[in-house]
Amino acid sequence: MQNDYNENDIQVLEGLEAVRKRPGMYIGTTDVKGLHHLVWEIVDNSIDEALAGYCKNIEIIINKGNSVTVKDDGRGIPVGVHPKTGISTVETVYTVLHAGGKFGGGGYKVSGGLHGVGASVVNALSSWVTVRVYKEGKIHEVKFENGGKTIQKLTVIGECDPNRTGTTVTFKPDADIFDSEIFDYETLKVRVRELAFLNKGLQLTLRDDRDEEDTQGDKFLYEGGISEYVRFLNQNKTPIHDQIIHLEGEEAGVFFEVAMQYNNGYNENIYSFVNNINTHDGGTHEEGVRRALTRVLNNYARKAKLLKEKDDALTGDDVKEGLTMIVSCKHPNPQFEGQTKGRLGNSEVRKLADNVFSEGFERFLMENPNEAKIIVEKSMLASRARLAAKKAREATRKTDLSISNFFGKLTDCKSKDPSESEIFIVEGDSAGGSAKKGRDSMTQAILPLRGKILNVEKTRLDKALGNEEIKTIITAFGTGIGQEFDLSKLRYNKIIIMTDADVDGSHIRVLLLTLFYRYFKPIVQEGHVYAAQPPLFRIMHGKTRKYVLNEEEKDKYLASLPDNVRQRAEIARMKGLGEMDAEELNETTMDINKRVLRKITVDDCILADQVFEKLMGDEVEPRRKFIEENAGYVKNLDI
Ligand code: 1YM
Repeated sequence: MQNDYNENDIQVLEGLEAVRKRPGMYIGTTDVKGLHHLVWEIVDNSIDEALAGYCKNIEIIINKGNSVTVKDDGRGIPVGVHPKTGISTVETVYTVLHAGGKFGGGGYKVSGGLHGVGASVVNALSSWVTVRVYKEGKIHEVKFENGGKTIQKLTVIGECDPNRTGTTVTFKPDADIFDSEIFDYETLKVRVRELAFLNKGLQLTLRDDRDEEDTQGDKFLYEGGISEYVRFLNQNKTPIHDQIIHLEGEEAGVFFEVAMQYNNGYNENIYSFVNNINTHDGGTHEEGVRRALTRVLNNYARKAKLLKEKDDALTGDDVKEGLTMIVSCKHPNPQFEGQTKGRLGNSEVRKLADNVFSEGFERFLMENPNEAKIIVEKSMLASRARLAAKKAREATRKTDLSISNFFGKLTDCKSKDPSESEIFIVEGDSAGGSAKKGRDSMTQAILPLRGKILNVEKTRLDKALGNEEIKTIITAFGTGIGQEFDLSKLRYNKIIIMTDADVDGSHIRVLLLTLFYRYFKPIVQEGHVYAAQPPLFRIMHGKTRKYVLNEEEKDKYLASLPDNVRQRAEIARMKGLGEMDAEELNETTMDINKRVLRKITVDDCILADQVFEKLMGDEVEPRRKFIEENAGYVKNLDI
């Protein structure tokens, strides 16, 4: 086989070698996120086949030894010799960069963002890959090893039922490339379920074969598609009308659909997708719907005399309060825009979305006057609250604020340059006092909190703005809130939550994160929020003082000491921040050269919304279940 190598083969190997040298360029990262990315690259090909109308079942299995198998019942990757490469098309797809995109004409291809870089990238980053194609009564197989080197050309290895078609791919990620090789079932499950919601009638199965037991796995098949997604997202919330409004339309090969239902909460839960990819930053499909929603509700409310002449029109913010909505567009040629390619740019979709939504929603309101009234009244309440919030918000502007009150709480830093400034939000006055003494006054601001702040999960903006603690935080951040929020005005690059390492501390941290996530989401999304990590133990021996973050570090440190020193070491469990003096607090938790900060990030807004709802919402049962399911992860329990 060595002698068969020609120029094409050499180019191919150079291509895959480039992927191995810079995996980040192709899959973003080589952490667990990148690892799971490999699965989606392969699944995307099956999904494309489903979108083209040929595949009804997709199966994903985590095997023993951490390889993954993806199976579909589509047409099977073509097995003939490819005219350009002179090798089989299957082998070409797995060895030539971006081959998938070039070959498959038509259909709704998944492209843009990090997805769609192709099966060859998975091959390049795997220690072995086996591809089987079932077609015309034959089983074809090709095998690769060691980052995409073909070790078995496409070969017929047996026969199958002539009616059976499909592709089965098994790959084992290369341990030299990835930090972690362990696939997380829950991570896969969340996305597999989402794919099932987004592609009605498509059955997806996920199974974990790593344990000995014969596991059943999870089967996802939703005939109702995104309607069922909306019902799922509202399951821990209280809907204010039964029916889920589901509208769809198609024009010039572009398919558009939307499903929605209002709940009695105050948050907006609008998620949009293009070819199954979450468009985090919206785009024309979302804009079309938002515009139509505001217009149609206003027209209806005026006609039905629910909104009087003297009343202000409902705004976009009013009509999205408590709204759970999924917008999904399937487009043969999507243009993704923005820094993270999370925005749909195709302008014709705005019109299509507006038309489909306004026609359908208008009819829904006419035919369901009771629901219509409930929805309009919900928006009118939001409108009134918005006006009240506007007044309250004006009060949080520095000029209007009772200056002494505000400055009594915040000890600001001297620097006015946000890029070097940070604010510590500290639990309790006594820790606050130590932090003030121990800080670097040039760059570190201190805001002590007295007790617990308000849980904003079930509070409207106007009421939240009446809360002293929250007002102070808004004023300190400088960004404003709600419609006026402006990230560029953020006065601190780092917002550091500093609470005790106990249950009260965690509770306060979750309350603050709820506030930030609900009212200052970009601050969290852009990575400005951190949790300080005060040490849990102090170990003293001789003149040495060592602080460690947890049990494991403590054991490791003690093990590193000579026997006679270890025996005399004094170990103290740190009870709280308030116990440390200024010098200690600075040394362990604040000094930028010594401290450890935990960055709080949000990968998946849909998941984050559900967790906040569960932890902080008013339904008790889901919270009890969450605690039961996660109790196993608890390391330090102090009650
Ligand atoms: C488990 C992974 O890759 N399925 C799959 C891939 C392809 C096809 C069908 C397919 C596509 C087309 C025609 C087409 C691919 N084919 C190509 C290429 N599952 C998995 N199922 N016939 C079959 O797009 O026209 C790339 S992917 F380029 F060879 F056509």
